[in-house]
Amino acid sequence: MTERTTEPAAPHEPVVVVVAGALYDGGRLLAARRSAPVELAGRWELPGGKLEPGESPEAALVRELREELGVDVEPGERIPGEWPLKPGYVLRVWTARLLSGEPRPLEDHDELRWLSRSELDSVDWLDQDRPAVAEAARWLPAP
Ligand code: 9L3
Ligand code: MG
Repeated sequence: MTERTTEPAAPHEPVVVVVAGALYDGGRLLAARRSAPVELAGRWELPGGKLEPGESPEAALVRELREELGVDVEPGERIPGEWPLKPGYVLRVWTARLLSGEPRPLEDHDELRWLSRSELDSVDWLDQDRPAVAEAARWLPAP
């Protein structure tokens, strides 16, 4: 049997789902600057990570934001859409509300910023996150 670890996923193969949170507080959206891996370092994203086997997307989001930011969140609705990442990976985004804690860049990030709608273009988002952020902006109050 042949090992296929680096080739793109064929259509019949399951994709890895990466869940990210559009975390809102006080009419602003949380942006996180990646510190790793090097090719993504310095770029901004909606924080999150890979779904583990058997895990629901909502549970994965709660786990990832606890690990990465040290906060408890309540997932809300899924933001419509699905955005391709590297081959075999797709990004899906859920709205989330801060339940407790103040987000800190504990893992994989080195800076966090709460952005109002008019500030969304002030950071260098990862290319794949840009359409997701444009959708996420619809949950922000009008300026
Ligand atoms: N990724 C892209 N945009 C995002 C997130 C959370 C993740 N908003 C990409 C970066 C990695 C892959 O997905 O290539 C897995 O993410 P992580 O587990 O390193 O956060
Ligand atoms: Mg992550």
